[in-house]
Amino acid sequence: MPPFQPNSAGYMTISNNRETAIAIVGASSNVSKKTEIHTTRQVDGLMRMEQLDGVVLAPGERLELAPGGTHLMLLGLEYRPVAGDDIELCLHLVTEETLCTPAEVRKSASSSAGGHEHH
Ligand SMILES: [Cu+2]
Repeated sequence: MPPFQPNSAGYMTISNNRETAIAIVGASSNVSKKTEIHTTRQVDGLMRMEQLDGVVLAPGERLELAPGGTHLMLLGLEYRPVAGDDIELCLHLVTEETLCTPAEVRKSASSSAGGHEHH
């Protein structure tokens, strides 16, 4: 058995279908103690993750959270998720709205998908 990884990443596509910009200022999930918004940047040839304070989407804008880019970082998993499990990911807006979506647990595509082992 591989050692239990207490952290994992969450991916989704966010579309702003509203007439106004939305500002995402935080995230949460039902399986982790903490969820942060991270982005990945290449620094001196290495992929490094950085925490973002938030993300703003203009009306009509789409943002894809994907390996190697912006993603949700699930920190302190409360149990070991298994591929196929359904969890819930939530985004917190500056307006104090919380938007949640079901998400399916999947095995990571590859160990290079974001370099989370260096976190
Ligand atoms: Cu991360």
